[in-house]
Amino acid sequence: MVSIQGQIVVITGASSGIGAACAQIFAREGAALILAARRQEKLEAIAAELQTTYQSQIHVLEMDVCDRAAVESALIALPEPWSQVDILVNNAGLSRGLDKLQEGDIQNWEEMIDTNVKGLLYVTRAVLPGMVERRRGHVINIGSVAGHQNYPGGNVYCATKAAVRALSEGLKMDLLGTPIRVSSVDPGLVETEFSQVRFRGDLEKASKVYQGMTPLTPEDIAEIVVFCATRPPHVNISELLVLATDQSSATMVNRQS
Ligand code: NDP
Ligand code: 8X3
Repeated sequence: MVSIQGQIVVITGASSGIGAACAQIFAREGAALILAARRQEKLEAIAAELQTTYQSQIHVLEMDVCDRAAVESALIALPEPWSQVDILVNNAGLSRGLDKLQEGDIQNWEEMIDTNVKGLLYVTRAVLPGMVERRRGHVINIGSVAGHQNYPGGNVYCATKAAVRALSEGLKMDLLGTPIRVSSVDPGLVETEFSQVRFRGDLEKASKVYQGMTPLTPEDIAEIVVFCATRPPHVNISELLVLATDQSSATMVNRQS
């Protein structure tokens, strides 16, 4: 394991779920963190906890990844000593609804595409030139099993995650000849706020997604993200599909009840 002590890590969507768990594990390993999301109060609470537990250096960014101008002004002009980003974790993302495409809500589609695809691109475009210039960096995208396989009603969400997969592959090609690494960590079912967001706060519907099976935890994924970041510089983990033992594909889940 290569130390990431003192490295500057940007995590988008750090206010909840996988992003918040990544903040925990990167902090444990001594990284300095730029935590970005829209809910600043959640970020502040996470930052306070990590500062107490690990004496972490943390910069909180209230940022909507869909807001291109805000992303550019926040990330291109990062204050010192935060400007030289070593690791970017593109985690911010969401699903909305599970409707058949022919009945789909176009606003939901826009939100998923704007966040999962365009937001990831805006953030990457802002951070990557500095990495290329410094000849140092690692982009870790959070994809999904949904980018490998579709499921009924997944249509646009699955398409956005297939796009993330394509962008990870394309980015690795574009960066060939530089020391910058690109990884895609693609989980199956992870119990987070994800399904609550998908079903707009319907907790009963959300909890049914994980009913009778043992899902992955956000920490399971965060440990894997940090594993990717701590390999020796000549090792690039390009893609990891990570499923719960109770899940064998996007549509096949072993449930006891
Ligand atoms: P959560 O809903 O718990 O977390 C999503 C995070 O994304 C929140 O911190 C949220 O912060 C942030 N976010 C959403 N929209 C924006 C935005 N416009 N700008 C900035 N931040 C935003 O879900 P997960 O932790 O599960 O999701 C994290 C990633 O993992 C997503 O990309 C998701 O697609 C992916 N994933 C999730 C799986 C699962 O089963 N849970 C499986 C496979 C992949 P805030 O609301 O404060 O802005
Ligand atoms: C999240 C996993 O299967 O709920 O990307 O879409 S799934």
